[in-house]
Amino acid sequence: MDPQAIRQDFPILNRKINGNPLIYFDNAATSQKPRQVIDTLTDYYTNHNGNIHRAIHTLSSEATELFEKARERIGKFINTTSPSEVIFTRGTTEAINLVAYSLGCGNIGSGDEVLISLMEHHSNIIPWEIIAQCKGFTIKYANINKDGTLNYDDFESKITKKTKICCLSHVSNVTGVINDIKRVTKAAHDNNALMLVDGAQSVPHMKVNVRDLDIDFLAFSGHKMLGPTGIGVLYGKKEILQKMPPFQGGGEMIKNVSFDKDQCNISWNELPWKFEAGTPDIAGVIGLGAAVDYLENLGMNNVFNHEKELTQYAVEHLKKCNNITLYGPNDLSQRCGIIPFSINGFSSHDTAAMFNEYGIALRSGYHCAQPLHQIFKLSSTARASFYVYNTKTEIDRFIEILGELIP
Ligand code: C6P
Repeated sequence: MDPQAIRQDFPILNRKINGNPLIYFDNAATSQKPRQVIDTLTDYYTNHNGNIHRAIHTLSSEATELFEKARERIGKFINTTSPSEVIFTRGTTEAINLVAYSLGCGNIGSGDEVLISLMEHHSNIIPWEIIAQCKGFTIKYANINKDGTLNYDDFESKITKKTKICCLSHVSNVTGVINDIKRVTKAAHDNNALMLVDGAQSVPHMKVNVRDLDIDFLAFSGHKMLGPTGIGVLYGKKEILQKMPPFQGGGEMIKNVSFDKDQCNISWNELPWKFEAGTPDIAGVIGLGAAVDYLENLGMNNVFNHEKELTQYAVEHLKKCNNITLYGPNDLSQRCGIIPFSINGFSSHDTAAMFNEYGIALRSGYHCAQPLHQIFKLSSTARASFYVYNTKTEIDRFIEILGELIP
């Protein structure tokens, strides 16, 4: 993989910020977009725009074909058994809400348990808390070790015969810790519990194979993997999705609505449309298809190895710097390209603001993962996160500026 060649595909990387070339290290928040994705969006709106599955005219047919072909490619990317297991949502957040609301309306209620880890992004905590308040089920939280890794013994010991679903991120958005999904999925299934994986930080960066992992649900966002904002995916095993009630009601998700006297009779559409009420983000789906093509072309193992190399290089050099504290496990083999840190005497926001003066984009705050920061006894961290177009030269510049700011 040649990051210099890849960079040519990303027009935004030519930007200067405060007179300096942009160094974009905020990829865990959202990635930049290659020309191939931007051109696909332009081509769709310029030549093919129409609503899907609704009309027989040419534009509607073309839009429908582009949309459904993208679904097929996205399904292959994560190795689903069928494209109908790919449900389009607005992002990871909406995908998890879909599962929480649908299971909450269906088969999780009083006396049942849901198991969640304390390293989760708020979007894998709050939907469950909202539904638990209505339905009266119990949420258990699995502990995290001091270095940010999952306490597997605690997680596994909290799965009981009452557990209906276990929820865990594949990769932490704070530490980059990679969780052993196969291990926890087996523990969940041994107790007849479902397994939901938040793939927001894994699907963009490594090969994720839903059949190999044997997970029941996978949620991820297009905008973190070179695709447009406003589009994401919920993967679900077909036999499970078939039994779940719909999440939202409206057009597209019904097969038939008729009135018999005052009685409204409704039958749901087939998968995946049962879960796709209303006009979807058609351009977003087609753009995400182009992003998946781009990543497939690079090869997900190459993407993963490139980021691993950058992370090793950055951590090695950062460890030699004064007045900086790095968080997360020392064993980098358990981590993706995310580095949380703090600089003595500076808040995370001040740190990010200082680097922004030099054109370097970092994220600061608690990254929508307040419980994990609570475990670290921190109110916030600064975070550098890498992607396919980042280079060692950029890391060198980052370290150089760090040395100038904090000698
Ligand atoms: N994390 C970050 O800077 P949405 O907003 O729906 O696309 O993704 C939510 C989400 C869910 N799970 C994980 C692990 C995530 O990292 C995110 C998004 C961004 O870390 C924005 S808070």
